[in-house]
Amino acid sequence: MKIGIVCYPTYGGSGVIATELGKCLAQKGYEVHFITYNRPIRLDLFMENIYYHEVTTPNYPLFESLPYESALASKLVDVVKYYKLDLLHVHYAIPHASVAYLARQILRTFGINIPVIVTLHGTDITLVGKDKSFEPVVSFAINQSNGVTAVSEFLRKDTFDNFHITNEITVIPNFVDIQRFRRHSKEHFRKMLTTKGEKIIIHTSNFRKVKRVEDVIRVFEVIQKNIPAKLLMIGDGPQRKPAEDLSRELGVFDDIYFLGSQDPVEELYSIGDLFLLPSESETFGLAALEAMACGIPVITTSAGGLTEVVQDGISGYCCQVGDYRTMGERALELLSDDEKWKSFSVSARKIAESFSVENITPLYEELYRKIIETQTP
Ligand code: GMT
Repeated sequence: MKIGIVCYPTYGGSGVIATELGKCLAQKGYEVHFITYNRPIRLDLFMENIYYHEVTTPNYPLFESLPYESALASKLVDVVKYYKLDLLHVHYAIPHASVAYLARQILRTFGINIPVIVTLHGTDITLVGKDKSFEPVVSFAINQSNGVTAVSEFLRKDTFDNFHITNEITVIPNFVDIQRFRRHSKEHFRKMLTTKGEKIIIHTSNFRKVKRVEDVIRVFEVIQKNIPAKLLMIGDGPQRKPAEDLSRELGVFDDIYFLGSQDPVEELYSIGDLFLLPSESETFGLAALEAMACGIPVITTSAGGLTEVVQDGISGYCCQVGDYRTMGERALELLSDDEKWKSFSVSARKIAESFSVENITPLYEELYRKIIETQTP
């Protein structure tokens, strides 16, 4: 089977999932074609069966914003036609679902019938998609797709609640490479980052408003008042500066490492004692899953799909959005009780194993086969 994958090539979770899925399919013998405006972040090595087609958007003085959608649609037509793809799998509805629809219509004029699967990831539905100006296009493109998947039950319901959907939506949760994301022996990092056995707290995100990065700093302040600790802030984005300012104001800046974007994060996760993800909304929380795979208990919120990943009282705690005091208390509870921490750490790993790439990829393969078989010529 020859599959075209369209995604955002950046650090976001949707791009990571799309790339890891493509890599796994390529290892299983599928021919996989990535079609994006940059090489996806996790597509780092040459691999058999993987092709990368870069979309370049031409500039012209008349254009205030570049016509990326048209450039992508034309590229899809070209790649599907000449590489004889069997299926297009696009990740993140905006604008990929409507662009794929357009490409499919164009290809029909050449007698080519290419099925399209759309995977809804999160902000395409929960934030961006709910902008009323996008609604007709998003609903139409989802309804016209041959298959639609959502990464959590929460997202599936949210899509039905907020868009005019007549198509089926199948939940296929996100996954993690449990060989890569596990506790590696990296104690020398701990020695580098700590001087007197401090606990290591970690947060990773794209530092957008929805992540409530300032709550991370406030939770850390609660922890730090009671237990010596260091905080690793991994990632970058618009809320980094406010978070830095707040940590100076609260007097905890010297115990925080703002590390920027890091790869491979699993090396740092290998020395993590606690992961903080106090998001306001999260359709899945891939960062929490990756941390759990490394045996790190997670303190998060009960927003969106997070409770489908982090089991409250078993692999971490799900608190109310904004309640950084309770998050801090829960963190202290775990960090000061070795036995409890160990039990949470073991459960976190075990739960993450149920989301392994080996368990989840076959669900996509099954959907691909079903959709190709039901295609009318
Ligand atoms: O977090 C973001 O805003 C990026 C976004 C993305 O598409 O890369 O993440 C969303 O998709 C991820 C992968 O499915 C999910 O794990 C994240 O929970 C989701 N983010 C939000 O819902 C805020």
